[in-house]
Amino acid sequence: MGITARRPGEQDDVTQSDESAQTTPLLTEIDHIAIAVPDLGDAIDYYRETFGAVVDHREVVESDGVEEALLKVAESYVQLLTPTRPDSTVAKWLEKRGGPGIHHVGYRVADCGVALESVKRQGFRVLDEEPRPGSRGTTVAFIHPKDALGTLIELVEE
Ligand code: V0V
Ligand code: CO
Repeated sequence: MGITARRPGEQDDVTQSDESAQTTPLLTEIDHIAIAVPDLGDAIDYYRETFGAVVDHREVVESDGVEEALLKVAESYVQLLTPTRPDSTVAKWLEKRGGPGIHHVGYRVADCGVALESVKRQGFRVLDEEPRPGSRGTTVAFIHPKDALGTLIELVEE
């Protein structure tokens, strides 16, 4: 029951006794839940009016073609995300889905490079070969949703 995802070409009955499996926990906390929206202002208003949530940080991340608003919830964030240009992957995602929804989950890790190497060593596809800058000065790397139970995963080192 320990298996978390399947490597390309593997059978269903593989268990975590595999030598390459990661046995010490890499994920320390949930850093953020990212919700992609067509209109950032409307989304911020919704969270403020409905839950009294306030914006903790706002940033445009040019490399990803997104603007974010981070709302703090305890030690984690809700990351409201909107595309800044039509060729942004988030623009494509919103169009395909037809509206807002959960786009990815960011998990906090102690060392993004170590976590990323572990994922790669186990044969899972990653979207960043090396850790790179994320928002608010973090270091991040993304794992392909097709190798992560259909969920786009972002490893986040603060
Ligand atoms: C696509 N797919 C997803 C998905 N996006 N599945 C789950 N969650 C998502 N967010 C599925 C899609 O339905 C297809 O499945 C398949 O993956 C390939 O999708 P595609 O539309 O052909 O591919 P692209 O070209 O849109 O690329 C999708 C990926 C891309 C995930 C490769 O979005 C990517 O590289 N993401 C990493 C960077 C990123 O997301 N940046 C924005 C946030 P079917 O239909 O073939 O079954 S930046 C951020 O959060 C920062 C900076 C931060 O927090 O600090
Ligand atoms: Co994110």
